[in-house]
Amino acid sequence: MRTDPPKSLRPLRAILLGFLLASTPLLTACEEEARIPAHSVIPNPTSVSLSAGDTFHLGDETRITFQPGDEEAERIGQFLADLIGNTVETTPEVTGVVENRQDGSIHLTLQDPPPSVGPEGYELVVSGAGVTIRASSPAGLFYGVQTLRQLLPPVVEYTAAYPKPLYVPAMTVMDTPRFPWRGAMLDVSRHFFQSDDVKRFIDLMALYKLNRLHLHLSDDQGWRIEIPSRPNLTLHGGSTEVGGREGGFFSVDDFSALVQYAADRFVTIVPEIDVPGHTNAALASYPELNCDGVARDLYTGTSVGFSALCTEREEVYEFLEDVVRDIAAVSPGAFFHVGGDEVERLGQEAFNAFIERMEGIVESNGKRLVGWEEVSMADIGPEAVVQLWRPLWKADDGPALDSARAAQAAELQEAALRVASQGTTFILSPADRLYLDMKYNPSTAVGLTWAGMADVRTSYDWTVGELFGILPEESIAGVEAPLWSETIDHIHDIEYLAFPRLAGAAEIGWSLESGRSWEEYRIRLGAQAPRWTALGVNFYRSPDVPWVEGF
Ligand code: TNX
Repeated sequence: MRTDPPKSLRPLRAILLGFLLASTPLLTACEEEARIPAHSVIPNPTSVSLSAGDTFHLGDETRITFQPGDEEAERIGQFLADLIGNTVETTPEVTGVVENRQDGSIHLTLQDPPPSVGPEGYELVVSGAGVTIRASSPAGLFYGVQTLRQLLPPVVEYTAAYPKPLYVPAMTVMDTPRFPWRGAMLDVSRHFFQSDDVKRFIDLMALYKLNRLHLHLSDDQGWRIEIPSRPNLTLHGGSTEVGGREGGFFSVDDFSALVQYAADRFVTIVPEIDVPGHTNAALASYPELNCDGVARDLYTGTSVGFSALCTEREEVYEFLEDVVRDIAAVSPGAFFHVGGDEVERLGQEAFNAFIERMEGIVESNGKRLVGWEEVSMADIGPEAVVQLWRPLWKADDGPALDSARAAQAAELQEAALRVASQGTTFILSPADRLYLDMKYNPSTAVGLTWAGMADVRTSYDWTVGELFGILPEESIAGVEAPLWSETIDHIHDIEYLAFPRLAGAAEIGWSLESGRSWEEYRIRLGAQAPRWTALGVNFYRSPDVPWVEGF
């Protein structure tokens, strides 16, 4: 099937042509104005060089090939084949071949990757004769496939039969992520979301090369993961949610299936059990976790800070041993998030001692402790990972603070610098930029505003150096965009708050700062609209973005 792009796709050709013209020296005077991107891939790859005049066309005979015996390349090839095909007839054959013959096939290989791609990067070479993706790991191959996917016309995303002249302009892409931690967080406690919703979220994360899904599995309003040795946590503690409707929880099998689904897409699930605060659901389920031995009532409001485990009781640590052991057993990832945020009912000394003991429990189960920034006040080890969330890292950048809060912020900053000097690493989640539950503007129907409002530009248009320059670069593990669910209880709302901002978070985590500018990004972002439409994503059509209409 060797056809010219249909009329409706000619604007893309015009964009590519525009880029070629814009990059000739004759047009330097207009360069600022003519910043037309060469492609609309998000996150922006490290380098893309177009080879003018050549195009790869997919036809009925296109095959996807891999080195015989490379099971991961075969599986990733099948992922691509399923994406491209919408009937048995149009689904490319996935076959092992000893040699990459450039005979019109798409070849995935772990052999001879260019050293510069590193552990998660890839090289993608497209010519009229074929496509080759090279990487040093299956993750790299998968990311190369996601780039190829985004270079294909958006109709490729339709699963139903759809006329698809599929082609990719010839080019070479070299790409490697800036940070190893490129995350999103989903709060399944305030409102519970079923496995299918979480899987959908993982699918959308994978399109943008995000690789950590932090699941906030417990809070005052609900306990959402089955702990076989403590059944009341879910039977009782998981029975409601914000607003008082029926809650829910993941059984051990549900959770294992999620872990596998995510791993298949190179996403590591980071489970969070938030302690010692945010624990009302546990306090309601097991009376011995309370200092007075009396079970609390279930809570369906949205306040924070009022609950705390009785850290003086040994039963609390026996309980936590059970919880960490049972979750670690079904979490192959290296991390266990212990929360640690917003505890108002405990002195600093008791809090620190609790976190230090918690770190021991996590480590004895073979995991690394992750905690919200408050945990840096404790004596945590270099293996710990601290998630910064307060929008206070640049003095003139946050909301005005009263003096008590300013003092607390200064103390936390000092603590973070202290643990940084000992080797602790950081995940950056500045609430005023990356909290997906902040409203875009006053008319956003869902979401909160405590950290300010975050329109698409505010969320994207900052650099790590600008906000976190105080931290040594090597201490930054990456970025994560949390989505708290006090105000949302449906996947449509998840999508509305996450898109487009999650794509921006992915780019901040992956792309070099020298390759990022809002003016250029907004054009690539606008080009996601047909793809999201094909995928059925309920995204916010920000007026600041030139959304591409049609296909
Ligand atoms: C703060 S940031 C919280 C959550 C809320 C969220 C709402 C942090 C670690 N804790 O408990 O859900 O704000 O935006």
